[in-house]
Amino acid sequence: MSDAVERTLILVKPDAVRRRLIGEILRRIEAKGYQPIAAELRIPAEEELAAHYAEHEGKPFYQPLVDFMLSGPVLAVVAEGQGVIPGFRSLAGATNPTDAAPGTIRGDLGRDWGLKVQQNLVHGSDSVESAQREIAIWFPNL
Ligand code: RTP
Ligand code: MG
Repeated sequence: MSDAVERTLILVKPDAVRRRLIGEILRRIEAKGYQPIAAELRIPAEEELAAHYAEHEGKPFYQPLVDFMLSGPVLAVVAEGQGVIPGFRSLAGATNPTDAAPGTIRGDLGRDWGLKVQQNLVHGSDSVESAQREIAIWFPNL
């Protein structure tokens, strides 16, 4: 149900933090009407990333993705709002910035030249179950 009030876990990845895009990305989240209720900027622990990306373990892009996510601070955000789980994924756009539509975070701000798919600026939970699992990893006290 898209009008259910939900919480999602958003990660502003190291490429976006390095490019000073935190403000621009949070602006888009807030402009859509979503409410940040928790946020933390820090280099993740490897165990957090292993838990977060458990579904991708064993895939060829897994270790490069984890290494990239350890390359600098990540801003983890919990945002709340009606339909925020699919809504933030719409804001983010397609996984590969090359395919992401104009108007989306990855479509407007993503760079595909010379970069890997992993450098796609943001992560957003893809289901209610994923959101609950991921929020517990990043904000165990929430
Ligand atoms: P996300 O979880 O980050 O919101 O993105 P997503 O659902 O659209 O993509 P997913 O399939 O869950 O992949 C997680 C992240 O892994 C990196 N990736 N690299 N072929 C590749 O090199 C590849 N495929 C995926 C991306 O950083 C993606 O966001
Ligand atoms: Mg995903």
